[in-house]
Amino acid sequence: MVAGLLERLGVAAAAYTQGDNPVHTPIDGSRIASVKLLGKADTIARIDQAQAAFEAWRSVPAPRRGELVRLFGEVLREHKADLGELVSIEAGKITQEGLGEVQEMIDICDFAVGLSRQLYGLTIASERPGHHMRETWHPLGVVGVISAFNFPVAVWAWNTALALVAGNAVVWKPSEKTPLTALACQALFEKALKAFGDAPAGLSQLVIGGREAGEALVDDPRVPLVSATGSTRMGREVGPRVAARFGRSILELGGNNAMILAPSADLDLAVRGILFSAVGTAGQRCTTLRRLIVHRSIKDEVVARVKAAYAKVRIGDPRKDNLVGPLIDKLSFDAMQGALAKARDEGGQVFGGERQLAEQYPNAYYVSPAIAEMPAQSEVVRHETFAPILYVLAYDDFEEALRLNNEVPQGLSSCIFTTDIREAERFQSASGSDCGIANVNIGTSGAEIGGAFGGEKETGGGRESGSDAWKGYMRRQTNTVNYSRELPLAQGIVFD
Ligand code: UN1
Repeated sequence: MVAGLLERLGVAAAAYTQGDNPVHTPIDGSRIASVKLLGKADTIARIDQAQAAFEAWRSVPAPRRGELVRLFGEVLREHKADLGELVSIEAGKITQEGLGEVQEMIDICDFAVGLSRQLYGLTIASERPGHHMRETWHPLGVVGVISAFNFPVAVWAWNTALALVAGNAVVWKPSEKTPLTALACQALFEKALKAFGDAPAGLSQLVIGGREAGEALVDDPRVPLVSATGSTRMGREVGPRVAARFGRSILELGGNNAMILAPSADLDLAVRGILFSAVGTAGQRCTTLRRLIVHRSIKDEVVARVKAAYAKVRIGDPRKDNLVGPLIDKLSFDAMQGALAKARDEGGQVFGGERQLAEQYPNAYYVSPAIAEMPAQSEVVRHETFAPILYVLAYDDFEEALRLNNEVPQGLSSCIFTTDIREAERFQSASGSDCGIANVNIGTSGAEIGGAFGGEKETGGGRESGSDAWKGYMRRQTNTVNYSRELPLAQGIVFD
């Protein structure tokens, strides 16, 4: 299934045939490759090489560093269809979403190229005569990237494109569930390196490994920044360990994203927004819509329309003309069924959620998306289950809707559908949504790369991708220069 693709993407057969760790496609559960898992010593060796590369790369002018990222963007354009298909095979995304993910990579490369000429610092008025002050942004060092199965390539690219123009080296540990897309990215990056010519060897490294490799990256004092995407449980381990050695982390953890659906909303728009956000990627985006907080006066109508839309969703092979592909594995299916059972126990009325196509694919896990009408924001609703379950809650007044939006431990994405400008503005105000993303008349998922991406509370507080997220990948230096013939002290201190 993958040999031809991997060959076109430049991955040597030995890299995916000679290990003893099997790789399965969620499409039918079959084994498509086997890879070797690296342990602690190999990870440390890669950090050594990355550190050496960093020491050369940090002195290359930033616009020249941008040229490497520009070339990488070109290589990605050339290979978009193949890499997108590999994402479909390995992560189970439908073709459109596999391609969309590669497009995010291309977009962040373009963004980073522009940025490579705009790593601006401030100049600051000095309080002393004959002095000036400025801020300089310097490269940080080796950036560790830990990524999840559901965005197996884009999240690495968000981090790597910024890290490279910032003058850093990168060591990447992808999810153990998606090593093939990682091998492909590495091969494509090497193609860009070749076209570039004289980049230091080992600038961007791949470590396919498990816990041991991850721990080596997290604990190494030569890795000043660890950017980790995954569950809140993972973040609870990574964050404190990196902090204990005074490293920085960018944590992109669980979401529990809500839509407030107000009585004035354009319901045609809202139903389409719900469908993509709740069902897209089979509910396996960190930005997936998980809670619909709908005004009681329109609740029955909305639920009926969403159910009708769900009934028409085509489920099946993500490379064919379907809208919903498989869940990543059996564990994920079991977690979904467990959550639906709990929802029933907590008084919920569940529609959908059954396994599909089990006869055709006994080793793959397709499900119909589920809707659970809940009497309250009970425990199961407050928990992120990485599957297509949409909990529906009714509200009577806007303050209650806002409170429900915010009353969960996670704080990634949120949205409101309304045509009432007061509600829309209030939702995005200081006393509105407490999430990192708050949209109006757009669903919770599918953010553009130009904005800073991330969230609050148990989502971890990190920001990646656009806006000034690049500052997280650099160190800030404050410079004061005295060009006078005196040595005045700050704060007016006389020290003679
Ligand atoms: C993720 O699920 O980890 O906003 C990232 C979105 C995508 C990124 C999701 N651009 O849905």
